[in-house]
Amino acid sequence: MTIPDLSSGQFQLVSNMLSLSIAAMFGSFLFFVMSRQQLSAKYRPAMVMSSLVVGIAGYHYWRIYASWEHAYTLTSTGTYVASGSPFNDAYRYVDWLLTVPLLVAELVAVLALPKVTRNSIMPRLIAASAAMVALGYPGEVSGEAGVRVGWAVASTIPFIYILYVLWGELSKAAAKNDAGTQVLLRNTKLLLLGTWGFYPIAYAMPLLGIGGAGALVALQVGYTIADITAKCGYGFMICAIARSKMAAEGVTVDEDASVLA
Ligand SMILES: *C/C=C(C)/C=C/C=C(C)/C=C/C1=C(C)CCCC1(C)C
Repeated sequence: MTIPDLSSGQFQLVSNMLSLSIAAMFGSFLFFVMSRQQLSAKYRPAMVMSSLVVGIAGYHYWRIYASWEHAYTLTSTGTYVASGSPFNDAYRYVDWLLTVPLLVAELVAVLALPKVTRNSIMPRLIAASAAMVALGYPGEVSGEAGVRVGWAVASTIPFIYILYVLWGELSKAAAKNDAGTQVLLRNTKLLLLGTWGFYPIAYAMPLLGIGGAGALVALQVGYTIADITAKCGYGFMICAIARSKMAAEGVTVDEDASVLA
């Protein structure tokens, strides 16, 4: 990957967004760990997975932040130039390889689907998640527009498949739930489409002819916003669905006893 010169504002914008993401991931991690105790046993696995997602992503953002700081040096004119040390974009893709299947599993867990359905869709969704991320990577690290587009098209096939399956399961689940939960499930569909749909848009930034520096900044800021909403925001949504379903089921958790549970 080429490392274009950046103005101080551009460099700081990316640094600040990466730092915000570290804070959001670790803050959400604590919240999800503590919320788990407020949920009935059936919904706890979903919160454990939410915690794993933001914990893994928080660690990777820590690494990305360090890599970003090392990739640049400040010159006496106030411009940031390549230091010679590479900026490692692979952290994002390794992160997605782990967190995308967990996000899918999180949703499947909170929907509490029948075991047969779960066993039939999970392997397919995990395979599709891995394919989507693996096919996107060669395009991400290529400087050639044609190569970038080619891998994006390949990656979009499993991407659409995942969204299609999850959309279908969310719609089916909505039909079986009370009105309050239905609203949450509908919002989750929109959140899924809006946040996951943001990744290919950020990926396309270098193709828009906005210049090396602008494209790099837009891509990093875009992925960071998408990650915060798709991991933290989504986790909060999953927690809200679990609570709404518990309320509809008339289940409560004894708050004192649950601390040790
Ligand atoms: C927490 C991380 C998440 C939810 C990552 C999601 C990533 C995607 C939906 C990426 C999709 C891509 C395409 C559909 C085509 C271009 C290449 C990708 C990998 C950016």
